[in-house]
Amino acid sequence: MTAAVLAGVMIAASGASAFAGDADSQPGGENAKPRVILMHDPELDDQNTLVRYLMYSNEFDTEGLVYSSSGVHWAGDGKGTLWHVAGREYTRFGLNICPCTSWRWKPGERFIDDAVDIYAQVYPNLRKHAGGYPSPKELQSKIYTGNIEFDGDISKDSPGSDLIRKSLLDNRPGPVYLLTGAGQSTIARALKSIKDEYENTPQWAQISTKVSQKAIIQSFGDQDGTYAGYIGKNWPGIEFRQMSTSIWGYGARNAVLPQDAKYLSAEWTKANVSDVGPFGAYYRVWGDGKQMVPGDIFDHFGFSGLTTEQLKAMGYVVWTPPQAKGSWISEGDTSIFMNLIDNGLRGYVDAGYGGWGGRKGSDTDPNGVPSGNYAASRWFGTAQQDFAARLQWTVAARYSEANHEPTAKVAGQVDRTVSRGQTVTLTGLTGDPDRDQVTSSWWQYADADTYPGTVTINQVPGGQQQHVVKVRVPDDAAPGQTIHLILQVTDNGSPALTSYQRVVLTVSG
Ligand SMILES: [Ca+2]
Ligand SMILES: [Ca+2]
Ligand SMILES: [Ca+2]
Repeated sequence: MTAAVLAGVMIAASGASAFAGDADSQPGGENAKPRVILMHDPELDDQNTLVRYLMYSNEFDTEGLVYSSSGVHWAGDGKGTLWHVAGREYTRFGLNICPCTSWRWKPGERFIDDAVDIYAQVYPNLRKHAGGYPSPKELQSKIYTGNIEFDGDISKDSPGSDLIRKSLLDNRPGPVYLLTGAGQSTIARALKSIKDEYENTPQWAQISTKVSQKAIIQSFGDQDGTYAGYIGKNWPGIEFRQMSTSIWGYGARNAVLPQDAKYLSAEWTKANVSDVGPFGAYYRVWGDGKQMVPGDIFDHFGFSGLTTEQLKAMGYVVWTPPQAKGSWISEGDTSIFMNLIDNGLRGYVDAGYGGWGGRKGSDTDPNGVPSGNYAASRWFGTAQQDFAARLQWTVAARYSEANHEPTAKVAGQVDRTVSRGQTVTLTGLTGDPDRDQVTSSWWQYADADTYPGTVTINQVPGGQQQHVVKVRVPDDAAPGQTIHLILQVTDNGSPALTSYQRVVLTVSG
């Protein structure tokens, strides 16, 4: 490793994109960081997702944190107007509750404001550990209210929909990532306003093309039907990435790998999350005594020591079996932003690439079985370790008091055009800003690449802090097929942290 490279490695400790390669390999395209508008409803797991997001906010150009509605949370208009959508939870579980004036939404709800207020408390520590964290004032200025009044209502503009409309129409380069862990009504309303204004004007062809290319929706499902009902029909050119996964949600216990079950336990969660500073205290866990909306019959998570039957006798709809006090509940919507993190996996490039947020498609699990869960569960343990480290950043006033991600870089281009029969040398550059020991590996992400076979990765002696391999492009690789190779580097800090660099070889014609 040369002195210049070593310097780059050290710089990377304080600036997330200081050593991040060429611009088009970054999630923000021509922008330094991805432009992001984040939408959440007041579900306890959105609150948890928001905690995690804010700890990675140094890697995003956050344009909006938007209160949003969904089929399970809407605020009402404050005028007593009744609302009801067929098939929702208030008509299931033997219930027949609505039409209602609001649903599972506390008057004056401010969970996003609360999370940003906590961010302000830990910001002085966070910024010691990485560059690029936005100031609390800046984040506070990015909080908007979207189309929250009614489930799936796109009948009028809101501050949130105005924000999305302006971001999609402005002259800054995209993509603009519309990340929603709620419904899509705020996005749908923004798009409808654009269409209503321009559809019958000479600019329409240009504007509809621009918006369709600029917006990327990453959503956990279609939580209010506005994708099916409006966006997909009227804006078919907008890329919609379905980010729903079992791994991060209420069903995580049924989906994680056996060795990762500890990350859902009360013991691990208490030591690594709940006891760690104000964000840890804010993070929702089983039996924490909290409730998002007082009296919400679907939110029994704050109780501890009660059986399902006891909770039912109290009037609760028990839709997730009670767990030990202090253990993981859910972070269901976390997958919407995880592939945008600058961890080297470049999961943002294409929905099929995969990363900590999962992947469109199935991965072959350790038993050789194709599994949609495995595409996300394979990363869960390392992502949780990284979360634990970032929480430590919030309480560590000095850089030396916490661990930081190791460096995983590759000399030369990360996207290469190759020929059949060619031998490609890949020089991995490894290091660690804490001067931790690192271990590294090169592996083929065969599920994510389009070449159907496996390649042989041969180790080659390299210099210090180098991991060099040679890969011969197989003779049966067809033109256009890709081979994904991942350099993976793990440090021996506490908690142990992992970084990656993905190299994509594309076979030439
Ligand atoms: Ca949600
Ligand atoms: Ca380290
Ligand atoms: Ca493959």
